[in-house]
Amino acid sequence: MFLKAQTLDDALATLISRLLKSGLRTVSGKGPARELSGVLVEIADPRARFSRTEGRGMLIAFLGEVCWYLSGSDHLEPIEYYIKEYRKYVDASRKAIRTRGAYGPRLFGGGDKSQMMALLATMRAKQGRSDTRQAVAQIFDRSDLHRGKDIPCTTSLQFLPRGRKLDLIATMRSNDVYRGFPSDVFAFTFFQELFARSLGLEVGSYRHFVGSLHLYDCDEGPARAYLGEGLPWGESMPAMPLGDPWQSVRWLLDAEASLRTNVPIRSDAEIDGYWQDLARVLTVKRLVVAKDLRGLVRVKKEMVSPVYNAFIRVKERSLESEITTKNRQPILPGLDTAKGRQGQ
Ligand code: 5HM
Repeated sequence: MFLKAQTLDDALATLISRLLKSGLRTVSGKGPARELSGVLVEIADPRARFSRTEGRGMLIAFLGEVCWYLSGSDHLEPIEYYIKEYRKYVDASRKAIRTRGAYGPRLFGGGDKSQMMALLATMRAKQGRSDTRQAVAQIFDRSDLHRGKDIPCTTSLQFLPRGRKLDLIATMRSNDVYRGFPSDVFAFTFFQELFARSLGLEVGSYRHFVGSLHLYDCDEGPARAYLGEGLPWGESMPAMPLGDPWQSVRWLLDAEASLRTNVPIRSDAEIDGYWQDLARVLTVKRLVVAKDLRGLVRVKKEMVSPVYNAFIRVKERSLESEITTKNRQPILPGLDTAKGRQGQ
């Protein structure tokens, strides 16, 4: 099946609808599912990488995951901060500190000598001379079949600098449409833009090929609800600033680690508002945990791009209703807080 879509959300909605109609049933250790096999999705605007509805608007988790990948880490703690159930998804034990299948070490482990930096060097070396077909990062490895349960679902990422643009083809052996697909597209298109900027190119098209695309039976309800949701974001992420992005990436990773460990962020006036906004998105997580409604309002005002406003408003509303519900909870059985205050 080939699907051409403008945005991640267009692709997601069509794929869910087709899967709900698919008569192809599969059973795996992770539960029964509907499947489509051999699916190729092309997303014309790779910056339209966040889902526009409330239920799937998981910007913080997706960005947290991108930072985890970029940091080259295989430790579970940093990713569990964003995705509480990550350990369960990768079948890791309660005591496990690391996970074997992590993408970070495979892509960015080894810093300047990493696989991703090597393919960036390949593209740089050939730029203007030949249209390389060799800029491939391999994630799934044959040794994965012999070790452990956490077997990477992404086989490879192939970068294709063509003319003034950088295309990307992601190949996946397996993809869970409801949980995996949106976060994978978010991360890989972000890398596409990072590398395009590193080479002074524009973002081209993004193609995503999946061997087994599936919708677990347990996600059918939420997936139908997603199709029914209608809070439109309708906007793409702003364009990454021109120029080499790696100093800003290092700053963002530093800011992410500071936020996660509750240390003040190192401010740097030289860092472009685009990157500062991404740190602000991550700050929202800390403010929600701290139930700091005023902080959320402040962060919303500080945002350079208006694109994130709708996302923060969703967080504000859910925090407001959480606080209101809590204030309404009875202090003593049969006595609500309002009455309790009157009696004080
Ligand atoms: O049985 P299998 O190893 O394919 O199970 C892994 C599950 O996680 C599948 O549903 C797969 O599609 C999903 N997954 C995903 O969608 C996993 C990863 C991690 O590699 C991913 N996307 N990036």
